Amino acid sequence: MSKIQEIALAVENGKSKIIEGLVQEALAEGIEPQKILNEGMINAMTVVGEKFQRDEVFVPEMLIAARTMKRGVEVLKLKLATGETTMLGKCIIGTVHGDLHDIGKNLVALMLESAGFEVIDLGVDVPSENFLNTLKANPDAKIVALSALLTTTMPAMKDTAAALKNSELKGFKLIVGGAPITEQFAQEVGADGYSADAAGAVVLAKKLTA
Ligand code: B1M
Repeated sequence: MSKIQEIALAVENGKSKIIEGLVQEALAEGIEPQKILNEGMINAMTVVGEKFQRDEVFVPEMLIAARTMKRGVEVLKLKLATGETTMLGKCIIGTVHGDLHDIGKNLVALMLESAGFEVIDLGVDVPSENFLNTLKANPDAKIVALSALLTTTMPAMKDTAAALKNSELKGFKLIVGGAPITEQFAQEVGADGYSADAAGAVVLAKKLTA
C-alpha cells in the first residue's frame, strides 16, 4: 500500500494518533504536500461523505475523520505556505450561519495567509451581522470570503452577501465557495468571484485585489 493510501485510510477510519507520523513519513519520502492534501486527505473525506450518505457511517465517525484530517493538515501547514512576504491586505473569512464545517474554510484561510493576506477568521456558524460588524471595524478589508458546505445554509450565504453588498461599505470584494456552491449561485448572490478550491481562492483574491 502506498503512503498516500495509508494516509487516506487513516483519515477515513479516524486514526488520529497515527496521522501525524504518516504525513511526516510521506513528506520525508518527498511526496508533494499538495498531493498529500488532495489525494490523501480530501479524497478520504469524500469517501467518508459517501459512506455517510449510504448510512455506513454516522456523525460521530464524520467528526473523528475531520479531527484526524485537521491533525494531518497541522503537519502540512508550514509546507503549504508559499512564504510570500508582500502584504496584500486584509481578508475577513468565515463559514456562514447554521454551518459548522470548517476544514475547507481553514484551508482557504491558511492559503490566503501564506499568500500574504492578513486573515481575520470569524470561525463557523457566523451570523451576517458578525461579518458586517467586522467589515465596519475593518473598512480597509479588501476581501470578504464566505464558505458553506450545506445546501441548507446556502440561503444564509445569500443573506450575508446581500447584507454586505447593501451596506455603505464598498471597498471590498466578496468571494464565495464550498462544496454546494457553483459559479451560477455566486453570480446570483452578487459575489465578485467563486472558487471551487482553496488554491483557486488565492488566485481569485489576488486577481480581485490587484
Ligand atoms: Co457534514 N455534511 N454534516 N459534517 N460533512 C457533508 C458536507 C455532506 C456532503 C455529507 C454527505 O451527506 N455526503 C452533507 C451535506 C449534504 C448537503 O447539504 N447537500 C453533510 C451533512 C448532511 C451534515 C449534517 C447535517 C449531518 C447531520 O447532523 N445529520 C451535519 C450538519 C452540521 C452543521 O453544519 N450544522 C454535519 C456535520 C458534520 C461534522 C460536524 C460531523 C463534520 C464537520 C467537522 C468540521 O468541519 N470541523 C462533517 C464532515 C466532516 C463532512 C464531510 C464528510 C467532509 C467535509 C470536509 O471537511 N471535506 C462532508 C462530505 C464531503 O464534503 N464530501 C460532509 C474536506 C474539505 C477540505 O473540503 O470543506 O468541501 P470542503 O472544502 C473544499 C472546497 O469546498 C473549497 O475548498 C476546499 C478544498 O480546497 N472551499 C472553498 C470551501 N470553502 C471555500 C470558500 C471559498 C473557496 C473555496 O471562498 C471563500
